[in-house]
Amino acid sequence: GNPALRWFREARFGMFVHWGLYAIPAGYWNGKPTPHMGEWIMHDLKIPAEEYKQLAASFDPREFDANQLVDLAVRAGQRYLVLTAKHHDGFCLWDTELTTFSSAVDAPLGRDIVGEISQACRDRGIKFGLYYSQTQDWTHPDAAGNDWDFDPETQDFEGYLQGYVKPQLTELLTGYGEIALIWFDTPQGITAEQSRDLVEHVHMLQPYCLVNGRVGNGLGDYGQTRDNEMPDEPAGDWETPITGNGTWGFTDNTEWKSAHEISVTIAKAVSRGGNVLLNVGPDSRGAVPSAQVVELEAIGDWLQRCGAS
Ligand code: FUL
Repeated sequence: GNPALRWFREARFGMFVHWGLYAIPAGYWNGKPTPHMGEWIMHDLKIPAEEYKQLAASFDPREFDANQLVDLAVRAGQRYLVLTAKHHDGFCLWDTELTTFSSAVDAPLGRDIVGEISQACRDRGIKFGLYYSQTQDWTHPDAAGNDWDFDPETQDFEGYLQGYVKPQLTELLTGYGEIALIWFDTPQGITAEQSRDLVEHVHMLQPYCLVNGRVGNGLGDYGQTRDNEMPDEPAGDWETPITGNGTWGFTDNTEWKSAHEISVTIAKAVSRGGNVLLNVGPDSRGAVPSAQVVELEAIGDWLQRCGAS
């Protein structure tokens, strides 16, 4: 196993941050509600890529402060943070040379969110990881997931992996210091050869960077449950990603899980040798919903009373 699994085994509890353009429509497109999770709005309402991309001009989170976000993780007793560098919609939260569709170029403030949060994590001793959607990219003509703008028959997925995904991973793994893990997602359809190629690429650039199970084909450094799932008989090193409410990306959903429920989930996971990655979905200004701030602080208090942080 990867020697970096040492920190992972001790970490137990982390913060997942789903933040991107979907926080602007926040679950509604021209008044129409999206049926599922907020970050899937483009897909579920089949919004044309050219139309969706215009949201970037409104991504203007003046109030966002990476230090505040990471301070919140520290108060909650979380020991690592995973940020959506690129989710399925393809919007990039760093200054990438592969596209202008990013917080650094197409958005008015020109901010490198990956850089800001990585620095804040480094300052506070929190491990920093990146979510990267390697199969789906609904604004890339050769990636998976968007069959309303692009024709799957003529797509060159391998070309997208070699010419876009790997160069972007190179940027992320060489430009921001130590990256503790890369969190890939929705590996359906990726071949074992392609998954292995991605794992090797990550480890060539940073040998101690962990790769999660959703790189596909059982090739990650640790196992991944399905979303919001708790295994009865877990094997090996694993992690469960959980939502705080019914969505990963910000919407007006207010069905918050209680701090008690989440604490029980953490206790169960720890007793079964796994980690819990609890999501926060900042709004379009970059603020974490206040109900969730209160909840995270309550969980942090509980962990402290247990002597676990
Ligand atoms: C899922 C994704 O499709 C969701 O949008 C979210 O990122 C979750 C953690 O993984 O499968």
